Amino acid sequence: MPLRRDFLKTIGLGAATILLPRGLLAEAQAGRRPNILYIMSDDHAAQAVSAYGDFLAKVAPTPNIDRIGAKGMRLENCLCTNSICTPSRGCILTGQYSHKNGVYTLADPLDPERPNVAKYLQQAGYQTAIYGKWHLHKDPTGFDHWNILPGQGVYHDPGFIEKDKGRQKHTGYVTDIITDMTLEFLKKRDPAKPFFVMCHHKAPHRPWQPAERHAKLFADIEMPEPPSLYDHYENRSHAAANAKNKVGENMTKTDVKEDIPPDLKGDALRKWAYQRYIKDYLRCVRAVDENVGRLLDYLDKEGLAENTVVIYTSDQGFFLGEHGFYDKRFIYEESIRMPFLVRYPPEIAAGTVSKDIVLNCDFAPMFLDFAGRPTPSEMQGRSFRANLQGKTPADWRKSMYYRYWMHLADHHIPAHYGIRTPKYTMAFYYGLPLGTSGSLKTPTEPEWELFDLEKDPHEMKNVYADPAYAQVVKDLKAELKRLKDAVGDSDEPYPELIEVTKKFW
Ligand SMILES: [Ca+2]
Repeated sequence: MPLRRDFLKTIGLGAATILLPRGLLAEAQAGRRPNILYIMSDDHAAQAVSAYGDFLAKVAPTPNIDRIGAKGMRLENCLCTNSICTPSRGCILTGQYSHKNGVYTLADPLDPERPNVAKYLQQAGYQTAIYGKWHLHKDPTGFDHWNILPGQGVYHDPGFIEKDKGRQKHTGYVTDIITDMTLEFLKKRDPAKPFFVMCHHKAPHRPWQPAERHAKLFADIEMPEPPSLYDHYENRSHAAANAKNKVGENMTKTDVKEDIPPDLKGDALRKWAYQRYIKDYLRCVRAVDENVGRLLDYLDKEGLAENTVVIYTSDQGFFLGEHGFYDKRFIYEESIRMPFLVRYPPEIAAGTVSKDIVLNCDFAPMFLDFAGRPTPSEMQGRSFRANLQGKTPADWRKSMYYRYWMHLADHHIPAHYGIRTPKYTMAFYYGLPLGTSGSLKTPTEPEWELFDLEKDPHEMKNVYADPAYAQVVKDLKAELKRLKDAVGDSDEPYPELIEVTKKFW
C-alpha cells in the first residue's frame, strides 16, 4: 500500500497528471483514499441495536444496522464525553471537549469560524455533505452541500434549511427524507473525488413519533423490561433519586400519546408508561434500520462497498427504562455508551469486536487518518484506525474523563464530572451552575458516586463510602485529576468550584 500511495501522489502532481486518461485518473484519485459514510441517529441506545445482544435484541432486531458490524467491527466501549445532543455533535466535529470548543450545553452554538473535521476533509480533496439533524444553531461550515433540520426538527412533513436555498417544506417521514437526500448526494457526486457524508437522523429522539407504516408494530406483544426498571434508588446519590426523567412520572401526554390514567401511580404507572414509550421508540428505530439498509444497498449496487468506510452510531446513549429512566445526561453506562459499528473491508476484519475505550472526540482524528491527514494540534482525540484493525497501540487510554454541565436544567439532573475505567465509574456532583449552564439554578449538596462495574454492572449500589473501596477511591481521584488536567479542564475560572473541591475531595 505505501508504494501505491507514493505512486499516486507522484502522478497527482503537476504536469504528470495529464499523462493519465481522465477516467483512469478519476478512479485512481477516488480509490486512493476511502469514502466515508457516517450515519448517526439521535438518542439511539446500544441496547436497541440488536448487534449488541441486549434485552431488546430478539423482539426488535436491527438487521440492517447489524450488517455493518457483521462485515466489520463493533465497539463495546465507545463513550460520549458529555452526554447530550449539541455538545456531542460539537465534539464530533471539532475533536474537542466542551470546555475547549465552547459547546457546553444545548444552547451553545458551534462557532462557524472554528476549525472542524469537514473543513479539513475539504482541504484534503473530499466532497463533504451533511443531511438531517444539525442542532448547532449557526449554519454549517466546511460542507459543500447541506440540508438540515431547524433545531430539533419534526417527524412528519418536516421543514429543512438548505445551503443557498433556505427553508423548504418536505412531505413525508423525516427518516426517509434524510436518507433520500443522502442518496441524492451520492448519485450526483463527482466520482473523481472521495466523499465524506454525514447522514444525521432525528429519530429516535423524543417525542418518538413513528412512521405511519410502523404505527401498529409491536401492538400485540409485551415488550421485555430492563432489570432495573423498578429502581427505587436506595444506596444511591440524591442526583438519581431527584432526577425528573422517570418513565411515567415525568412523561407527558405527548410522550405516551394518550391521557395518563390518574389512578396509576408508582411502579404500576412506570410499567404502563414503559410499554408505550419503548414501543414508539423502537418503531422509530425500525425506520432508521430500514433506511440504513437503503444506503448499504446503494453502496453494494454501485460497487462502493469496498472503498467506503461506513459507520453507524448515535450522538449518545439513552435510558430505555434502566433505573426507571428515559433520557441521558448522566455518566451512567446506558447514557454515555454510544453504539458504534464500522466496516471497511480492506482493513477491518468481519465480525470483530473491540473493548478499547474510544471517545466521540476521537472520531474526527479517525476520519482524517483515513484521509491520510495528521490529527490537527487543537484536537484532543486520537485516531483509532489501528484499533479497528485489531492493533491497539500499547499506550491506548485505560480511562476517560466525562463532564455534563447543564446543572438542574431539563430533567433536573445536576452537573457532574467523573471518570470511567474498564472496572469503575466514579462521579463528582459538584452542585454548582458553571460554564454557560446559567446562573439562575440553585446549588445542590455536592456528593460522590462510585460503582464497581464488575460486581454491579447495572450500577445499583454506590460504594463510594464503603471502607473496602477506600484505596480504589484514592486511586481513582488521582487518575481523575490527571485526566482533568490532561484535557485542560481547569477550575481557575470558577473560584466557587475550587472551594467545593477543597471541602469534598
Ligand atoms: Ca441526542
